[in-house]
Amino acid sequence: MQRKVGALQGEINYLRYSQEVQKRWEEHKVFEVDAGSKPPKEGEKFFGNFPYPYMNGLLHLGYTIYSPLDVQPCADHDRASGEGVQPQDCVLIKMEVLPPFTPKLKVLEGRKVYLAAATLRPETMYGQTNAWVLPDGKYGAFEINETDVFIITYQAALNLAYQKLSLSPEKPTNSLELSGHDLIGLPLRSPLAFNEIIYSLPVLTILTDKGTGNVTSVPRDSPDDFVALQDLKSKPALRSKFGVKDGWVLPFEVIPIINIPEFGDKSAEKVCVDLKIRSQNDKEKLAEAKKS
Ligand code: A2H
Repeated sequence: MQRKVGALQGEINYLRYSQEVQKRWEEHKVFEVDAGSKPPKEGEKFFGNFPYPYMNGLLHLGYTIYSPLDVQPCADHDRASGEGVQPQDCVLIKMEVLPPFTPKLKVLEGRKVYLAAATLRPETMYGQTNAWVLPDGKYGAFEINETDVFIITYQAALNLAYQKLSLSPEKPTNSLELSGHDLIGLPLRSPLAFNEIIYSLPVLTILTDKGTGNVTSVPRDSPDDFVALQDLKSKPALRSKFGVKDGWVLPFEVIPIINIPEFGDKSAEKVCVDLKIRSQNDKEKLAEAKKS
């Protein structure tokens, strides 16, 4: 009920804003223009303009793709490539790096330093057992404001800088170049996790052009996270390859927080067992698991 009232209120605000803005456009004759008296000469440039958003019907409010090159929103049909790509709304989880800092991170001492991870499933964060980083990934320590520093990829910092999350607007400020190897084993405090301290661990499936380059790990709900954690738990050679200490992995068990009829309270584990997924390299089966 509360949700419905909220949604209705949103629609009322939307209609009110539309009307206010349209009234202002009319008063200021924003969309009225005189055609030039002479036709353009051959080779002379002229511009046709279609008002966007529309001056009559309902306004198109919400997120859109923004073009830093054109310094304006870039609607679907305006794009030279990438038509049909929609903005993806996700939640950033700020996992605080706990002191004492490693020698590599020492220069950041005195600041609040976070690994920030993008997730589509913030409601599952109670079940976090660790964070994932890409060992060979390139990261930076970006200044978000006077106090906070986010360790993320450059692309993520650039996206945030256009959303008022950067010390200097629209410009990421990197105070330290880092690789994923520098981040393995950082002790973290994650806002909702039942575990008071979790650790950042290596995984090879992270895409550097997606999210922030950090991923929260919830092996109860995500088959990817479940197999990657099992891989590290069951393969001492894999742990030693990346310098992962036993204490960062072995004590962490799947946390049953949500019970789904037919899947029980450890749904990712059940799907992985049913599909006989043995490692994070079983890519096809993992894609199949995510559909379940
Ligand atoms: B999700 P979409 Cl419990 N590389 O968070 C690979 N995967 C990444 C990533 C990157 N750079 N950045 C984010 N992700 C993951 C939780 C979760 C997620 C659960 C269940 C399913 C799930 C805990 N891991 O995602 O392609 C993050 O994992 C299912 C796809 O942008 C993020 O949400 O739609 C999700 O992918 C974003 O995927």
